Amino acid sequence: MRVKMGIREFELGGPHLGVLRESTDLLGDFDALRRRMVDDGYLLLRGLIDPRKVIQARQTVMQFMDEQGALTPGTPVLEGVMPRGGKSVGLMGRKGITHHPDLRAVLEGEELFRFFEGFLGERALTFDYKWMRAVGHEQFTGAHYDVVYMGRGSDRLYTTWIPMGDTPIEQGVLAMCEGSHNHPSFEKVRRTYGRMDVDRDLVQGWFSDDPLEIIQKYGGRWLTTPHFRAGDVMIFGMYTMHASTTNTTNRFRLSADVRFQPAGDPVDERWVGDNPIGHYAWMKDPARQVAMETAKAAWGI
Ligand SMILES: O=C(O)CCC(=O)C(=O)O
Repeated sequence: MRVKMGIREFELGGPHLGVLRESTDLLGDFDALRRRMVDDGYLLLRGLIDPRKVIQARQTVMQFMDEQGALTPGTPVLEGVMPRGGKSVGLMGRKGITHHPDLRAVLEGEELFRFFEGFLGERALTFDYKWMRAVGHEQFTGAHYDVVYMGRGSDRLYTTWIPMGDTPIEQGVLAMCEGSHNHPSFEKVRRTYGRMDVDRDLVQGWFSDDPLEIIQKYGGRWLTTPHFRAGDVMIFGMYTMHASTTNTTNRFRLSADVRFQPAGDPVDERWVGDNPIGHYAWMKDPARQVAMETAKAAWGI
């Protein structure tokens, strides 16, 4: 199966794109899950969240998008069919939608809190800001570490990526870069790019939009799965490089990404409170933004 990823196309199961290891069988054994996170840099957990809640949340978001005129009239709302040339709809951090009770039941529901309290071994906190995405045709996410966007607080911060419904690979799903969190070949990337802060340094956040360049330079493969289902989650740390496959369909890919950390740890102030300030400097003044190629040259990578 050929899979489009940014400017490249890979064969699933070929040398550049493999299949994620699942950790669902370890659920309930938090020591084993912690070891797996150290080894792999991510946990793919199937069915962690009640799928009925995920579908209800999907219905609520799609209904909202329909009311915004973002869906093709006369098509089933849950399918999220975009009109010709349909692009993304701004849902990110939009509290009216991200904090709707149907969304909260998923994004900060009992399943995720129970998981993180066991995994962290203490009380967990989640950022108030929720990243909700409706990804349009031919859109994708470039490779990055999350630490560059949210690295001012706990060093035990984790991202949870939640597909809001059954999501096949061609609709744009997350892919992890094998070894990017611990392999020595990525060490300099972690020490340079991985120490940057987009609001302080005003550098573009994506390390690259070319997934091939990264594995040719640093090794490893991209790893993903042919199909995510409602209720599945992908959990990963701040130094696991990830990107998405390209949405080549005519349906919006709906997903959310949320963050959890120990409640007693320092918290990145940009993402908590009633109205989180978010990125206050990054991308605000194009003239001051630094291109990633310029930053890479300065870092010597
Ligand atoms: O959903 C996406 O395309 C990107 C998500 C992401 O980068 C994240 O969860 O950190």
